[in-house]
Amino acid sequence: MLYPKMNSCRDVYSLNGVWNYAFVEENYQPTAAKTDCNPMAVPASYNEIVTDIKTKEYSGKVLYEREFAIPKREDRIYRLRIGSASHKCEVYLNGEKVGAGINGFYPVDVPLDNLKENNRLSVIIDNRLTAQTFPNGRIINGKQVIKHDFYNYTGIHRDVLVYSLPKKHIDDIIIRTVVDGDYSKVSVDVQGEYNEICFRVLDEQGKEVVCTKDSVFQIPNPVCWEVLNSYLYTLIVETDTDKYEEKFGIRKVEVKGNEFLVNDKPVYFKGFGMHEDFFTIGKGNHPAITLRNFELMKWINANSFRTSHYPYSEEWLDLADRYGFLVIDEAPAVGLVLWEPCFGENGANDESLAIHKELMKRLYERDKNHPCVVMVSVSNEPMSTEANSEPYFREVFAYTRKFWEVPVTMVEPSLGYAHNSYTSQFSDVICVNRYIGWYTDHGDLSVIEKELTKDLTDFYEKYHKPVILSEFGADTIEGNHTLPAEAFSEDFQAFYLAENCKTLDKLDFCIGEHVWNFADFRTEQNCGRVRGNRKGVFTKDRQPKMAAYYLKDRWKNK
Ligand code: GCB
Repeated sequence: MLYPKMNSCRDVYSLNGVWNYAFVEENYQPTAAKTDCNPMAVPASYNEIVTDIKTKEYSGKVLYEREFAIPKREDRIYRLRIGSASHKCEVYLNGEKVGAGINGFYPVDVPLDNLKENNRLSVIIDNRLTAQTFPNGRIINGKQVIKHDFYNYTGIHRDVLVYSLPKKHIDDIIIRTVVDGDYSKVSVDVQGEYNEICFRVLDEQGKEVVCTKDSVFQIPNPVCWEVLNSYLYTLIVETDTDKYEEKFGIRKVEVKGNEFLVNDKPVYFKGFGMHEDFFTIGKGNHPAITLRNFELMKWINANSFRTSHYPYSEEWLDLADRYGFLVIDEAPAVGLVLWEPCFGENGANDESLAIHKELMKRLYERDKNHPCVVMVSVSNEPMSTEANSEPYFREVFAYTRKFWEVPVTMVEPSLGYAHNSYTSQFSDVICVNRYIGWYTDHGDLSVIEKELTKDLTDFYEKYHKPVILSEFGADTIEGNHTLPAEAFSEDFQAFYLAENCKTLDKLDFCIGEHVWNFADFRTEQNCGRVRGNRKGVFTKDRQPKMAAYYLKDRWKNK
């Protein structure tokens, strides 16, 4: 799947802006334009824009609608791409169904065969989460119950683009690189229709280093894409009728013994679990916010992040490619519980498994050419202590490995241990979440070293795989200081992180630390959350808490 790009053979039109929106009944059909609508911004989450609490927390179906007209050419075909609409959606052009989206964190890309001079686009979104959606949820007595700790934002969250293609066009490009010392081989798999094809590669200075008709070629004196020192080549594929440009990096990723190697060099993951979340736009994508996040990660000397707990917009990966950040690309499989057969339709079943596999494939289709993606996570904190999670994840892992050539992991729940996990056996790197001294022994820093050492060592001794502490953190209300350090103060957060990091320094099988979380983020209203999850090292408006200076100093030389 290729991102819509404008060039001499292809046009792209943005449909972002102010749309109409309305809540609609279960069987609503957009046969005519809906008149009793309110305005709504795209991309954005409507929950952050409305002021009535019932509207904000509505669950059910919501219609987004707008009109548009574009200059249409007979020698082109037209498609629509919605970067994401949360969660499921149906798409209609002039009242006729043209496609559907199965998940709120993936693009919906559908043909627009019957474009008229003036068109009406209707997107009906369903934001309800069930045992068979990703993330998982339950509807109990008509009320949405969610199983994950972030807000169930609803809306069209990423760009809406109409794009044109030549009738005979390139459908997909898969770039594979092999690097060994001075030798680098690139193979390009082009899917689509063409009679003639040519591959050109430009280096970072724009100098042409390859021009060939052969889809397998070498790059002379290759410069590798390195952690925090990226190098991106541009591949230009030209056919007799079409053209597409894609950036790529030459890099090799491997787990060997206790090490995670990028271009044969061991790396230590320093960074965060994050969220797409900001004031007013909610989960709506905005390049300025994403860029600010990246500048802060650079400032704090991080080198990596996990797209907890769903695939982020493509702009994140484009920027990570450019900044040289390592990304653990996570599927939206969060809050997976209840595999036991007695839960019936309230449990994960064959339908869940089929969708989960489909989502792993679609993640590959979207993100495969990004050098920053060095590991894929199939799930965050599933209930891996239930016996039926084992056959389920055996299949998810095996299927994921059919596409992805990078290591595959699954993030262990904070109360899952080496002795009772049915699923850690499948991971290439064991990622473990731990909140010792926070959710257990709350406020006690003295227990961290002993318990963390034991938990992580148990995993290592059982599986002999490298370990990442993929979440650890403490809620912190900015401006609060206490002596001695007590929970929720900035002092406590700084000491809490330091105590965990100090412990990791003694464990040589440990290859990384991802603090939870990069910035404060919205959750459902909950008595355990003071206006959201406050474990951010940065506040929601991206200002540093005291712990940020500790991490900046630690990560400078780590
Ligand atoms: C976790 C989850 C994360 C939560 C975090 C917390 O283990 O993976 O989604 O936000 O704990 O702060 O409780």
